[in-house]
Amino acid sequence: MLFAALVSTSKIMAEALCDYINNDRPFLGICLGLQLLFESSEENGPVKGLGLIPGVVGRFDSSEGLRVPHIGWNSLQIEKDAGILDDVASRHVYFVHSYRAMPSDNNEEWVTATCNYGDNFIASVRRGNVNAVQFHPEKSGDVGLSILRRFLHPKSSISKKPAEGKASKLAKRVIACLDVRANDKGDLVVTKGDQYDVREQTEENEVRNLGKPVELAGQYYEDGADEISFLNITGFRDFPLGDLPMLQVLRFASENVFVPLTVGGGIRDFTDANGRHYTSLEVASEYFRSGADKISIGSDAVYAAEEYLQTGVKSGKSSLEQISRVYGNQAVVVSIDPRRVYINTPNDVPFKSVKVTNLGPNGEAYAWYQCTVNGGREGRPIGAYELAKAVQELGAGEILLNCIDCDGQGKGFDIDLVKLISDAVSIPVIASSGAGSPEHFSEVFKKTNASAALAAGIFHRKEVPVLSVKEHLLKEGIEVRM
Ligand code: 1PR
Repeated sequence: MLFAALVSTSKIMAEALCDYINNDRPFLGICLGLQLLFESSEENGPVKGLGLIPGVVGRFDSSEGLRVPHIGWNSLQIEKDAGILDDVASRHVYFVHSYRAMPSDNNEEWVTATCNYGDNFIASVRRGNVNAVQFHPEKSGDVGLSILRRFLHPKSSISKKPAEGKASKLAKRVIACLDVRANDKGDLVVTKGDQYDVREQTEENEVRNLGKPVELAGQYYEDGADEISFLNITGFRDFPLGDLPMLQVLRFASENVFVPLTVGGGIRDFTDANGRHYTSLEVASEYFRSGADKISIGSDAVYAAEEYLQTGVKSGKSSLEQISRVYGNQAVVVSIDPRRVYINTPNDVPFKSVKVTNLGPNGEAYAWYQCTVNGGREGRPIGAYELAKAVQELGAGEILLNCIDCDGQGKGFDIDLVKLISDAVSIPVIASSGAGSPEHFSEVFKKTNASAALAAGIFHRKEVPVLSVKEHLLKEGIEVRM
């Protein structure tokens, strides 16, 4: 939809842009800004492009098990004259897309770098002063910033930080998560649940306060987190757009954090106290305008999946469908809040169950994972397996897979759950809940097909820095961005 929207903004705009580029004026296109230069795109298409570069932009082929969208830090093969890319070949840069252009004899004069993901697609093009890249330099940390500086100040020499570990393929992502809510004094704080209970077990029973959101986000960026997630955990009852501090947190954080920001909490249709109705698309758009790169939907996605499974029809009206249709599925994460329910045999429930690694309290050998809404407060008649497959159909681009039982326990991820879900879908899955040591990260990447691992308490409690987790993963032979 975005490709079509950009091209059809106005014929005059497209002609002006073509003139600008044909006059070899300085130009840097990013992601869609590269795809637009080609003849057309299949996204919601076919849609005509500006036609400056021969070729058609097509969707990755996920038929052989490739996870699409391509989300994360990958490496480039420099084909020639890297130009503003300079030393990027040995570093990871951030991609988030489902469509790509392919090199051919007709466009090879343009291609300066490719990236291998399923096939070798075009990662950057250049002709004279005209540059365009498929990845996001503005979200690729210091490597990306040096590319932008070289574009803006062509004569400047940029200091290069030597990279540890040569980039060679899509890296596993380590994500820092900030659960955010107002404390009893009304200040927005970073908190952390213990199985989703965020209150201290003290007489005052106050909301656990682990720091200031913007400061902590900046700290985790500096520490090497590959993404930062903010979860507005009382969004299910407070209206996010009325929650201006949350939007300000986003705006300030996005000024200093140059890796992707995901924001979740309260994304659904809403009617405020004055009777003004806001669609979920308006809520999500405000989050995007405030600096979010991806939004995450929890409760509303459960309701949408339940309705889809009951009717078998995609209504197109759910927040998940509307937001992924307008912004692309790569911008939409579904956050699943399941609790483990032990059973004796798979036939005990009409939901997909797993043979558990550790028996239940009464020796139960199986478990299913019941989805919840409103921050774990209400169990729903749907399992995590059924939900994940349904939301993938409805347009989710990624799954954030929490686990109430493991949340805040520091005893490791629920490997049975992560394996079940990451084997069930072809979109990336982020393992979440329970990280207590670097070994928990290598365990989840070795035993499951998780594309990323998210943690909160281990970082907020300053038990293990992000960098130590990544150094451990590198030692274990797991590709990470350093
Ligand atoms: O339902 O669309 O408003 O979204 C609400 C969002 O807020 C969901 O993503 C939901 O997971 C989250 N949420 C709601 N209540 C809580 C709570 O804790 N009371 N956070 C909550 C759940 C999950 C992770 C957590 C990991 C890692 N937190 O964010 O940080 O479990 O923790 P750990 O490494 O310390 O174990 P909606």
